[in-house]
Amino acid sequence: MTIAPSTDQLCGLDVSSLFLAGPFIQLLDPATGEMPEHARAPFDVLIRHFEARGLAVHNAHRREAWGAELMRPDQCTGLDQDEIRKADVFVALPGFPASPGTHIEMGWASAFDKPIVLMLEEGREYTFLVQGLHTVATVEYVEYAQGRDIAEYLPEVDAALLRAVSRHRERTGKV
Ligand code: 5HM
Repeated sequence: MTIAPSTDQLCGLDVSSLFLAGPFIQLLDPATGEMPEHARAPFDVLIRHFEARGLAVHNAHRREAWGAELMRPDQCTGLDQDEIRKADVFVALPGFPASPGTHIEMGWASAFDKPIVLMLEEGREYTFLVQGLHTVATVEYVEYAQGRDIAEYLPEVDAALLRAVSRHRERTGKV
């Protein structure tokens, strides 16, 4: 059984901000240019959950109004890199099919030595460097079943977050 960490545990570890990455362009409805409700849901659930725990969440999907206010490449790239550099934790859904932008962001997050939580769909084949990212960075993986509501996995997400941050602190000695 997974025990959900309390907000106090995260606060005790001095975690106050999080960057949430995941597929974007591939989720836009070509007719409206916006993410349909079902595509927004996992991001929305995770954002609400983390914010309820007192974390400042940086997420491009929400920032860009789910596609309605899509930024140009020269606007969003530097912004995302800055937010990832500043964030205490990085959480991503690498996407299936793979989200190219998210893969670049996972590279940045690992190069910036952030604690990382990757949300992977069961039964999907992820690229070797995602499977092996834990060998070069502090990564915890959460597997979820295709088509299942991400809300069911929040205790696992919290536990993975806490493990990633704790392991990272132990390794780097940062308090
Ligand atoms: O390649 P894709 O669109 O799936 O990339 C998604 C990731 O790139 C997101 O995690 C988001 O942080 C970033 N991104 C963004 O900030 C991507 C796009 C469009 O590609 C965008 N703003 N307009």
